[in-house]
Parts: sequence; structure tokens; C-alpha cells
Amino acid sequence: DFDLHWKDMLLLDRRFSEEEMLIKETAKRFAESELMPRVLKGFREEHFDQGIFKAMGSAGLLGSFIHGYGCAGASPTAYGLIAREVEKVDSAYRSTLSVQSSLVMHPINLFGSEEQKERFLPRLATGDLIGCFGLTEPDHGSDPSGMKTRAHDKGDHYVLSGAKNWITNSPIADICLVWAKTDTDEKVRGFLVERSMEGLSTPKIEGKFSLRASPTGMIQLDEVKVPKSNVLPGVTGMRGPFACLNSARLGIAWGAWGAAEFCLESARRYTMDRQQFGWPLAANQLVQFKMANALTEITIGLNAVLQATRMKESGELHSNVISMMKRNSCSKALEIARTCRDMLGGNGIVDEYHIIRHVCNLEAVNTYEGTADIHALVLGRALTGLPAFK
Ligand code: TGC
Ligand code: FAD
Repeated sequence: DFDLHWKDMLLLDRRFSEEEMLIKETAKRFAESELMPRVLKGFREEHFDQGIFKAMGSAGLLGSFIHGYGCAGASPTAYGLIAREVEKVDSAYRSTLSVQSSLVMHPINLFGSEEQKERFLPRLATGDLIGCFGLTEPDHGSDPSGMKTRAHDKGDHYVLSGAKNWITNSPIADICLVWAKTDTDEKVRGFLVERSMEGLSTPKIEGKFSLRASPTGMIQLDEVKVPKSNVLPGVTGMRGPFACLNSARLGIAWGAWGAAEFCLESARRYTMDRQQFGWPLAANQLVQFKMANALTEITIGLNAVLQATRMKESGELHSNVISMMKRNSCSKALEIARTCRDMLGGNGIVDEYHIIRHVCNLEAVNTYEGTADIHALVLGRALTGLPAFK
């Protein structure tokens, strides 16, 4: 059947377990019923409905790969499938999910004390608490290890000073996981800064043309007193934040294909319906050529990210592969979205057709969690042994 065959040409669905297929269906229903009806207003008005967190929590989508603490204990592949279904609607909602799951819950689960896990994870899983992740600074984006934020050791507590920039969900977060260097040894540690702590402010960044359905802000720390019980005890050094990024980048690598799939499906439907020169746009060779290219990249790309999450499940995944997947998925999804936008002509720039929104979003997705060029340099280092960063 030509109408279905093109959707899964490499028979990916056969390689998911029964549980993974159930999670995929749950995420799909959730995205269509809870997210799609909200997205036009969300993007037009830069509106984020905090109820989305609780709705995601009730559907079991937050921290899905964590075992215990109210989390589903599903596979990394299932996490990728959730990201893919959510990002079919909007990358901003996938961002919400990525940050809460991979950048806040995952490090608490990996590096936190038992007391921290019990205090935070169950309420992060239900969406009653909102978390954010502060690594990037105004003067340190691609080179986070140069961070200036400092934690001064005062015996039973630290005093944190500095600023983080471009932080997803910081304006609405209850807890901010802040990465800072301790003054005694210049080592990076993770600090759980709570909303009630004096000296914390989280101004919103205005004027974004991308990910408008997700609030982004700063984290400003003016001598914030953080008890030592709020420091993650299990990690020091850049390995801490990078372990979080490894998980989030893989989810994004899956998610970006979801956005591309949505754009291709829309452009296919549109060009089959719309007639110019007396026949459907989709009957033109140029249009078919563009769709064939998009379909090929999506089909091969999804196969690649599935192989990557399977390698993660068997403990064989190197972070260089994550760089390859993050870069390939995001750059190609962006290119596909732009091409699909073009196939809709004038309607392509109207938000009701959704594709222009994906184009704008994917610009940021291609930049955050390591830009496409930074991941190329990671691969360059893997190929040559020569780091080209400095
Ligand atoms: P360097 O900065 O020198 O640090 C070296 C230490 O870090 C280790 N490391 C990793 N470990 C595990 N996984 C990885 N992917 C790692 N990358 C580095 C490294 O082994 C070393 O450990 P140790 O124990 O020997 O000290 O790092 P480097 O020279 O290796 O890497 C440089 C570079 C450019 C690749 C890195 O700085 C980088 O990835 N920069 C990009 C920054 C970035 O991705 N920022 C993301 C901020 S968070 C975000 O964007 C969230 S968006 C969320 C959303 O809304 O979805
Ligand atoms: P820069 O590092 O200044 O890079 C600018 C350009 O220079 C890029 O094209 C880059 O590829 C290029 N470049 C840099 N170094 C080199 C080099 N050595 N060789 C060649 N080219 C180079 N961060 C967080 O910590 N938490 C978050 O929740 C978070 N959310 C975000 C949400 C949004 C919407 C955005 C846009 C960003 C978010 N970020 C977050 C920050 C994000 O990770 C950074 O924007 C990203 O890492 C790039 O840093 P930068 O913007 O400072 O760009």
C-alpha cells in the first residue's frame, strides 16, 4: 500500500519491544490531545502553560528511563520515542521534557544522595516540581569549562555568585541545577539551588523567534547561600554536566526527526491536494525529488538513532557517536523543514500550517546542547586525535 509503505520503509516498528510500542502510542496520543491544541497560542503569544508538566507527569513521560522514585523505568529507546512523538508537535515541548528528564532528574539519580533523590525525584516525576539546568554563561557557551560562577566554601554551606544564560525554564523553575567551580579546588560541582533561596533571580529572555512555547531565561546568583546537603556528592569535574548532555543529546537526536516527519507529512498532503498548471504539485518531478531526499534522510536517520540507543542499552555507546547523531539529526531536520516550508508557497509562512514554526524552532535545536559545528569538531578530534577547539 503506497499510502503506508513510505512511513516505515526499514520496518523500524518491528524492532521495538511491546513495551516500547505501548509507550510510543501513549506519547503519540498525549502529544495529539494535550500538546497540539495548545501549540498555536503557545508559539504566537510566547505562552507556556505550567499544567503541561503535570500532564506529562500523569502520562508517565518525565524521567521515563529512571527506575524507582515514581518513574517508568523504560529503555533509552523508549525515551527517544517519547521525544520523537512530542517533537512532532513542537521542539519547545520536547525541550521541556529533555531538561526535566535528562538534565535535572538524571543527574540527581546518577550523582545525588539518597536523601536528595527521595526529596526531589518523585515530585519532579509528577511535574509538581519544575527543574532547570544552568551550565551556559554569558561569556561561556561552547566552552563551558571556562565558567566563572564560583562557590565559596563557608564550612556547612557554600555561597554562590555568578550568572547563567540561555536557561530553558529558569523563569518558572522551582529548582535550578547550577554547575559552578568551588573556590578551594577549582573543580566543577552541581548545586541544587531552590527558588526560596535569597539572592536567586531568573529573568526571562525576551524577543526569541525560536522555541517561543518554552520560557528561556537567566539564572543570576548574588551570594546565594546553599547548604552542603544541596551539593551533588557523586561527581566533580566536567564529567558531571557532560553525563547529562549525553542523555539529552540522544533524546534530541530522536526528537528532531519527529519534527522533520511532521513537516514531510504536511508537505506531502499539501502538494497532493494543491493543483497548479492543471495538476497536483506533487506530480512534478522537482517536488518528488525534494520529498524523496527528505524521506531518505528521515528513514536512514531514524535507523541510526535506534542503533545508537540500542548501543546505549548494551553499554557500548561512545559519546562521539552521540555527537554524530545530534548533529546529523538536527542539521538535516532543519534543512528538511526549510525545504517543506518552500513547498507550501505562501501558506508555508503561516503558523496554521505549522511548518514555519518547526523551521524557527530547529534553528535553536541545531544550536543548543553543542552547536552543529562543535559536534563536527568532536568528530574531527575522533578522526585525527587533534582537538581543534582552541
Ligand atoms: P573540556 O571542556 O575540556 O572538559 C573535559 C572533561 O569533560 C569530559 N567530557 C565528556 N565526558 C562525557 N561525555 C562527554 N560528551 C564529554 N565531553 C567531555 C572529558 O573527558 C574531560 O573529563 P576529565 O575527567 O578528563 O576532566 O571538554 P572537551 O575538550 O573534551 O570538550 C570540548 C567541547 C567543545 C566538546 C565541550 O566543551 C562541549 O561539548 N561544548 C558544548 C557545550 C554544550 O553542549 N553546552 C550545552 C549546554 S545545556 C543546553 O544547551 C541545554 S538545551 C536544553 C533544551 O532546552 O532541550
Ligand atoms: P558561541 O559559543 O558563542 O558560538 C557562536 C558560534 O561560534 C557558533 O556557530 C559556534 O558553532 C561557533 N564556534 C564556537 N567555538 C568555535 C570553535 N572553536 N570553532 C569553530 N566555531 C566555533 N544552556 C544551558 O546551560 N541550559 C539550558 O537549559 C539551555 N537552554 C537553551 C535554550 C535555548 C533556546 C538556546 C538558544 C540555548 C540554550 N542553552 C542552554 C545554551 C546553548 O547550549 C548555547 O547557546 C550553545 O552551547 C552555544 O553557545 P553560545 O550561544 O554562547 O554560542
